[in-house]
Amino acid sequence: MREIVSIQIGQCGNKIGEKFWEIISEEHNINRCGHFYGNSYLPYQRLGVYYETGPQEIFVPRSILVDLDQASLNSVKCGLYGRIFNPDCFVVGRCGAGNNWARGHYTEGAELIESVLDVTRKQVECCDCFQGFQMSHSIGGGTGSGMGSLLLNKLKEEYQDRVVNTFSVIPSPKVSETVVEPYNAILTLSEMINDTDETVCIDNEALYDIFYHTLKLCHPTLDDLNHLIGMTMSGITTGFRYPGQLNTDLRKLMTNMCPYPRLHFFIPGFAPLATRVSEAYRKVTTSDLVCQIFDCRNQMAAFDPHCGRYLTCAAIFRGLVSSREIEQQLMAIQERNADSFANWVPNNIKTAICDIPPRGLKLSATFISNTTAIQILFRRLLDQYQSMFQKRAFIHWYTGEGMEEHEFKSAEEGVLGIIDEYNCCNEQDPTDDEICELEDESATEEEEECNEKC
Ligand SMILES: Nc1nc2c(ncn2[C@@H]2O[C@H](COP(=O)(O)OP(=O)(O)O)[C@@H](O)[C@H]2O)c(=O)[nH]1
Ligand SMILES: [Mg+2]
Repeated sequence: MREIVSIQIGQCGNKIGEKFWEIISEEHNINRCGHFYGNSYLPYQRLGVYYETGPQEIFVPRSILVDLDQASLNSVKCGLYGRIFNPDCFVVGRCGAGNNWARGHYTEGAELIESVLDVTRKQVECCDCFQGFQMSHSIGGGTGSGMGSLLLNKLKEEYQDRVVNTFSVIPSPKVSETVVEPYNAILTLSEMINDTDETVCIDNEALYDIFYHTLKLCHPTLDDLNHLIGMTMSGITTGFRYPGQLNTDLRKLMTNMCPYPRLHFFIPGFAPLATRVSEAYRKVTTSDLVCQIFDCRNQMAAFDPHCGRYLTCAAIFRGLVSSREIEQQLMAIQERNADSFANWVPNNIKTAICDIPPRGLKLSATFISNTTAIQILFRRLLDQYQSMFQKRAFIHWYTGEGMEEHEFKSAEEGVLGIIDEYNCCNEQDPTDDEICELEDESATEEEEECNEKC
């Protein structure tokens, strides 16, 4: 079995991690005490990827839960599946990070990092064939961002040949707690360019819009957002958890999705999204799913993907769907929107089908894309960051924790660099027709030159 070690860090990281474990435990017939129930083999077959087998056949999430204050960990412990986690895997600090990246990275977080690494080493040692890490965190606060990126540094150092995957929640002023979130986000992003192998960017701004506009919920709660995030994480990890062919582990996902190692930031999408009222009136079909996953209203980044090009995509369909219908429709979408796909990557879309639908749905589809449009998301954060940094606003909170001003500058340069790299990939290769035209033009120029000489 190729095992994954999950790490959830900070308030948001623990909330979405908790949802993920709740959803996959229900899917895999694991009850709240960790016992497997029922007699179907498929949910049981690959339990070892995410669960450790404890005494008396109980299944324990291979998860480390970290926070600099007690609150979020206490809430996980008191939650539906709170008892399923190993108490030794909770690592808690003395006082929070106060939404300050520097407190997570240099002071409070740095004090706790060795304890986290100790627990991590123990978890990895128990694996037969450890494949890599899956971290869930937000990049707008202090713990998940500052301490999260410190931990990513350490993991990269100690487990160089293993894959590091993150589910990273991107801040939005629409769901924000503090004004300094863009600082925390850019500081973390710049570290993740080198320290993660695949990062799924979950943009709170887009999630809020999904609930407000598509699902017609005027005041979505964080719990609403987290449920959708949990469903999406479950969708993306389907290939790891059930037998199948495509993207069956973290490394295969990386190989398929990343044309260059630094360009590893993905945008997820989920279907079906429908209001509870409309759900009752209309049956979801395979073709609805295909249309929805390419609809920008279903994607969890607040930008129109048509503003860039898809380099690579992966779609996971779940339930009894027709593979022929899916292939035909995807082909049609690619033909109709040829310019939205990088033409130098053949077969940009990879699809997988898993017969088992998520709980509560008959059919579903999860989508992840590596698109050059992601630079719009990075730009949005950078604009908010620069407008404060030009005036050196709020910097004293960071320098007070030992941070140097030049670190802000180099983080900004790092993110500008990745924007540039995505921009370069936006260029299409000339098509055969264009090459012919170019050759014709140069031929006539040559002829003219020759005529002149004559
Ligand atoms: N989607 C989602 N976002 C959250 C949640 N909790 C906090 N956030 C966002 O995460 C950022 C704050 O990070 P938080 O996780 O509270 O800080 P930390 O505990 O210091 O890592 C802000 O942008 C919040 O909007 C949550 O439960 N769900
Ligand atoms: Mg918070």
